[in-house]
Amino acid sequence: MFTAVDSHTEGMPTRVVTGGVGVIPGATMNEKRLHFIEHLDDLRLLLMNEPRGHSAMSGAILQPSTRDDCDWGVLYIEVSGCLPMCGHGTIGVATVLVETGMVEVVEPVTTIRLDTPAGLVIARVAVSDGHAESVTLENVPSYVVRLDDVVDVPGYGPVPYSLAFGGNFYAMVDLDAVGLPFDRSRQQEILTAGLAIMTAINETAPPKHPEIEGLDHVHHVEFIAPGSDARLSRHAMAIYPGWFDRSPCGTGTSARMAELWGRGELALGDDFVNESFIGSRFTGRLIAETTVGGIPAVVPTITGRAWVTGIGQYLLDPSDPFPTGFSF
Ligand code: PYC
Repeated sequence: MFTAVDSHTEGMPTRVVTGGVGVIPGATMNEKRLHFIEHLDDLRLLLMNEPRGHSAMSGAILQPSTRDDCDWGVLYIEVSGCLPMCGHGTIGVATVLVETGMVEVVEPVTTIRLDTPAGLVIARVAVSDGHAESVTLENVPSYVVRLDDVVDVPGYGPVPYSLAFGGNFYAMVDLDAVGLPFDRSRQQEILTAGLAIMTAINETAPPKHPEIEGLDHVHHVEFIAPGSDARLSRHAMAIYPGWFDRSPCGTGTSARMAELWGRGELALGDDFVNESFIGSRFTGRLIAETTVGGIPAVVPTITGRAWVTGIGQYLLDPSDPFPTGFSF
């Protein structure tokens, strides 16, 4: 039996697993992530796949922090695997920690320090009468991998793209470049293009994080809608193996801000509004410059909201023929 508090962040679910997993071996959260992928991935499949989850399910497993300066450790799980960092998931975690009293709640702002596989993330939760009104994340340093490159994509030809890290690697592609409109009724074609672009980049020029072990591929394509700029951007976030982020994607917003900063279009302190495929919004801001493995980088903040949607106990009966669920 697993206990969880379910939430959604601007439309995207986060199942926050509060009990049943135990302490995952590993001296750091990234070591725990790598151990989980190798030895415990069935738990992710059970909790994310149908019938307990669905094809766009996402979650976070709470762990004791591995660092003295953090309140909780977080392992991100979703249908596509174990992300090193997830922005909407962290906003969901912070909201759940406040509203269940799993951290000391201070009004008007509760600060929670989270140990994630990608590094320290600080969540500042605006709280009023015990209710989490919004969460501002100070994310891990984000940086540009390449600007204005071109990848040959079978069936699409040469596709211009830029690549940046914001907690995950994001390929940013203008929707116009694949000849598709920003229209949810065309989502299958957008997804097919996104998966083809990921495959082509991973086969020809995969990225590699200079400091975090095991981050060496692109599983996210941020298709930028026409008319987007460095103040307000709309996008469709195609994610491996075949779904769209419902939220504006916290790590994707961070990567996009790093890209705009790399182009000289977004300065420190400027607000950047990123809108999801369902029309929900995060507001981002760059607050400092830094480096990652010698690469110029920026520290982003992301502000968004989450709501608790349920409290559950998820069971696996030994006679269940689908112990790892299934995807459809
Ligand atoms: O919010 O960072 C995010 C995210 C990653 C994948 C889905 N959402």
